[in-house]
Amino acid sequence: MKKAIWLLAVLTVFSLAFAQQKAGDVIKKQCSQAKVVAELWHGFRGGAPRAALENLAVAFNKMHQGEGCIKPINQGGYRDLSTKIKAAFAAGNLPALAQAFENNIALYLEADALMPLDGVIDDLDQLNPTFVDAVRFDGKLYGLPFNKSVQILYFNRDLLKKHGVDVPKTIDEFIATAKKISAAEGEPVYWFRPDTSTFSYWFFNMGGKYMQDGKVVVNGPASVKALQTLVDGVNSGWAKAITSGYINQNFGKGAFGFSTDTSAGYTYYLKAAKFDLGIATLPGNGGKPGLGLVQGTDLIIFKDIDQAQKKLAGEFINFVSSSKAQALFAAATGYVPVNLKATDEQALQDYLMDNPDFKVVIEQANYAAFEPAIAEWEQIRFDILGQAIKEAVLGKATPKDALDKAQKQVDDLMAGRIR
Ligand code: FGO
Repeated sequence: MKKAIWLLAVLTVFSLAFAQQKAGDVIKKQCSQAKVVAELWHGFRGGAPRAALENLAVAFNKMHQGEGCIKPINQGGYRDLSTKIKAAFAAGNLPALAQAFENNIALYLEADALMPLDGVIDDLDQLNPTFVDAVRFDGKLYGLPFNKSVQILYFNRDLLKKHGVDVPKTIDEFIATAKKISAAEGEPVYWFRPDTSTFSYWFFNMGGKYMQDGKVVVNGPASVKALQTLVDGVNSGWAKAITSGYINQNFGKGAFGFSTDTSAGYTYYLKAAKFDLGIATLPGNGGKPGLGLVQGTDLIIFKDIDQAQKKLAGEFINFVSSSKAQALFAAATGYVPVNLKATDEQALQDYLMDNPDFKVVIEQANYAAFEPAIAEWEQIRFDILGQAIKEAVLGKATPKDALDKAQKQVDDLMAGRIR
């Protein structure tokens, strides 16, 4: 790859900070003039993640002018995306590239739909091995960890100062601090979405494991304890369930103290916060940060596309996994730089000088945990476990009853009785 042209292209694109519409228009023009067009279906509705992805596409397309172009197409949110991909299997109109969670990859592999990526990625040995391991299935690589996030602790520095408390380091301190501030403020200050993502933070740090002896278990002791903690938090007034929209979309409606949320929310939080926003590694047990759930997606290449598209798609994943692209992408979005050399890049060094808080995201990535990479998991996390969490948090069932019911649904699903 011609490094100088590369750098110029990327820097031009990022420093010009294209308005989103503009990037979309540029891509349209680039693709109308290209011999090979490879669609990339994604789940970024807007904001910094979408702009950063489109900017990467513009830069890549510039380097392949007239020859090839990557065309990002938004398909709604992540779940809309996997629904549309499943429909495209039937209709036979799959794109060249798409974003996918690890469990989506497992599902698409059941249809033998994916191109193995072994030998495609030049910088593979520079990529975060935890993320890379998560996209290996039967020893073969089927995804490029691209926009991987990790949960972090968001906090309201002004509120902590007002109450003279430090950032909590352990789960016990976390609960005690949230209780103390909530009591003084007269309202709950730990805000959470009652969903599988938030639940997973508490679950993992209470010793939970979703896979036990090859079986999905959602009603074990750690599950009940994690859900009970959230329910008790709501009932005793230190935790507030946010049932509509993202947490950052609810700022201004009460006293926000803490949340345990994706690092990819960072730009959204910063924009919405009218207070001094802090981020920290998650409260854990003992001397170490807590485990944070890894979310965000990998890029996959579908198998059933022509050779020229395969080549172009391969070059694109090479481009976006390079240390330079990852440095820019992480700084622009709050995603973890998946290339470990990204922190050596000037762009990320400069960003870290201005935003030292961002080191938290890099540090937290060392304490990461994944949900199971099994084909049924998306359905389980939203329609079964996610529903149980909501029911319990909204007081419609006890944690134990809700989770026992969920376990039965999981068992039926895994036994192929419901689909
Ligand atoms: C989201 C979802 C899954 C799976 C986890 C799975 C499907 C969770 C969670 C359900 O890229 P991440 O880290 O963060 C997203 C990013 C781009 O949209 O920005 C975050 N965001 C966006 C707007 C905003 O106002 N605030 C904000 O924080 C957004 O969350 O992915 C985290 C949230 C969820 O989508 O409700 O990953 N997730 N595992 N989704 N389909 N399948 O297996």
